[in-house]
Amino acid sequence: MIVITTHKNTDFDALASVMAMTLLEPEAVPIIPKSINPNIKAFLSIHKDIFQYQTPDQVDVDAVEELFVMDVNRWERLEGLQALRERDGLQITIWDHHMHAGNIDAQAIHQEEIGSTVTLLVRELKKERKVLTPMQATLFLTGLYEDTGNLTFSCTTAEDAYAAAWLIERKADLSIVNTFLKPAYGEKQKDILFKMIESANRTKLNGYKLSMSRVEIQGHVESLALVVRMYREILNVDAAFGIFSSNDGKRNIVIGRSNAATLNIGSIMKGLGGGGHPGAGSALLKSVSPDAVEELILNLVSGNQTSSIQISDIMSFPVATVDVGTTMQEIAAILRDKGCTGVPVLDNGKLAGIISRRDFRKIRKESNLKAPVKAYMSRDIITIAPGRSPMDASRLMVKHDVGRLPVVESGKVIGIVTRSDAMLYFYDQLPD
Ligand SMILES: [Mn+2]
Repeated sequence: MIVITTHKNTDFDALASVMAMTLLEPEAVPIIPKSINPNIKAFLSIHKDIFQYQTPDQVDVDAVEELFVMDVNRWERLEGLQALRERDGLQITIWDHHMHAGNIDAQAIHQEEIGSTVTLLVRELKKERKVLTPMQATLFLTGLYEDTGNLTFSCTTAEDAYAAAWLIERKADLSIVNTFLKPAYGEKQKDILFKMIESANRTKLNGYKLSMSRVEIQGHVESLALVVRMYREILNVDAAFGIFSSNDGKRNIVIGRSNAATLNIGSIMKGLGGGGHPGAGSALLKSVSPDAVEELILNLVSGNQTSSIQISDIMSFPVATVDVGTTMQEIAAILRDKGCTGVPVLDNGKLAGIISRRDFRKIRKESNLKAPVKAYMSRDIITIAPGRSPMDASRLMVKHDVGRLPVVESGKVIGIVTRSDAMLYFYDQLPD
């Protein structure tokens, strides 16, 4: 007998992978553990006739000669098949997208770093030109979307997106997919949001309107970040914090959201041992009382007069500058050599303008290249002080449609910050 199985607490990717494998191995018997996620239970209660399977207790384990293990590579996560662990001559094949080492000794391992296991199976189905029913396509897409967060998690690869497209072509029903994927904002989240609003503790600190709420939660609750975002929007404060504590008060998850450019949640969370980006972040504090957590946050906010990361931290320096007398031809060579798209122009050491590649569009004929830069440079220069924040720089660049800002201190250019510096900063700050 050939069997296909997957891990306990079966999720959609696991179920989808098992069912996809049955299309490739029609002789094999799919075995689904009895412990399955609630949304899988709901799905199977409706699709029982379409996706037939057995539970481990229905299987004659002694008769098993070949085993396919989907979405997992550890024995202890399988249900009721422990006897196979010591079986000699058992043929085992693993299909998995988790890259950590396992303890199932398989003859064939299909393990790749990809968004979902079912993506690997879709590749095979495609290759073998298998025909899918819309229900099969729907189940496979649900698995793919669950593990990739609808293709938004950072584990998502281009191949996951192609596989999703292929399944949609095969008439995967998106409204069914939506119905069965756990809604991010469900009853549990609504409950927490209401409790947060009820217990909101609003203060004004350093000119910022803040709100903080403490809620006791049991176990793991998903989408708390979404709840805190809604909470901030409803209370319309500059920054909002949710402190989610376990009932013994020993484990506190802090999630913050800010709408104020100068109040960097990422650096506040860093101060608590967590992280994030300017607008949002989180931290986990163990063995600290919720009172102490609240106190810590207030201290960090009051110490946060300016953004902790300043322009001087991300700017490039020394800056290549040119004199107003430099010819356009020389400028072209400098830009090419330095690999930059623009440089500040100085007149007697003072910032007089800025010349960028864009300005070369104004050149009509060859002889123009002999003219000095002051004829072509832009004179209304937008500068920034070294103590300002990366967010301020981005705002200025968008507002004035410029790609670089000279950083000026007491009338002198000490650096330059470009669009790509700002981009690098923000992308680096984004949590995985
Ligand atoms: Mn998976």
